[in-house]
Amino acid sequence: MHSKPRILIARAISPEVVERLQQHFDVQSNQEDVVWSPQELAQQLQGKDGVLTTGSQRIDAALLSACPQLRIVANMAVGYNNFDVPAMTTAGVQGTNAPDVLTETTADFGFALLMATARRICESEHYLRAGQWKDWRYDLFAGAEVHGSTLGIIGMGRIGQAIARRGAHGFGMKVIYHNRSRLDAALEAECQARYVGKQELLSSADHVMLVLPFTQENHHTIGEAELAQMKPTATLINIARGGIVDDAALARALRERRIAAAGLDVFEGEPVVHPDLLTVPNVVLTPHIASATQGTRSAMAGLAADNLISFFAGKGALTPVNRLA
Ligand code: 8YV
Repeated sequence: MHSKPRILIARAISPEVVERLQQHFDVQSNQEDVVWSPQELAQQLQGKDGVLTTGSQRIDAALLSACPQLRIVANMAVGYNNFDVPAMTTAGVQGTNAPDVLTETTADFGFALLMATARRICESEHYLRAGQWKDWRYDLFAGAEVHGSTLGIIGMGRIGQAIARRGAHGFGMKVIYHNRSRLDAALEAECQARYVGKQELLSSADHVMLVLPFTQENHHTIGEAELAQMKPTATLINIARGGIVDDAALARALRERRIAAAGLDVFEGEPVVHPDLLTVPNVVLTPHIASATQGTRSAMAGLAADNLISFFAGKGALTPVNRLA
């Protein structure tokens, strides 16, 4: 009888998914949720055939050459910029991600962050908790309008489209978008979104929402020059990836009120946050939790597990990000 494939679950996930994997594999699980260094991860991966991991663990040539037995890396995230995809393909390692299952939850959060930012919810809560609320005031935490305003979405994949629908159908927003490629006419009509150039988007949107994947080309898609094109009353929301925004330039623009406010769920160099962002009041900061609901986390882990099960059953990965020869 063949022995079962050996799997590492590199971060703590729900016990149900661990149990399901145990029915198929010889499982080692990091249920203590130790955050391993790349060297420690390589050590833990010795003799493993597959791994279920998250977007915060880098899978690169050095790790792959230290783990020659590894055949598949299942990411519990839709983004996979933690993968060096060419190195994985060269090493014959299958990569998979977790699309679709988190689309609506992440779009909900994008909207929550937009609402909190535009309506200054966190700033006003701090004020209240600090005992500063003495009386009604005409312009107390007067924020930016959301309904009927112009929403500019950069990155019109599944999550971008889900945000467009919320904006257009739920809030009567005028939705414009910029993307590598234009959506087909039917999808544009359904999202009630109009394709525009990046410059037009930046200069006409009241709220700019970033939902694009992180690639080398997208590094600092929003920097000093782009911030200068935005309206002084505009808000910027980043639920995509740190590195898409130049955080130092953003902190300066916020401090000097060159844009009104920002809502950020992702950061360059996270979990370390640029110190200047921590001291400006007009920014809402959250620790990369856009997909974090009980149900969606379990669906993400479940899909990563299904990828491992299908792959080792010889049926191929369900949501592969590379094609092996
Ligand atoms: C993950 C994400 O929680 O799916 C993604 O791309 O950014 C988040 O949903 C994070 O990457 C950890 O895996």
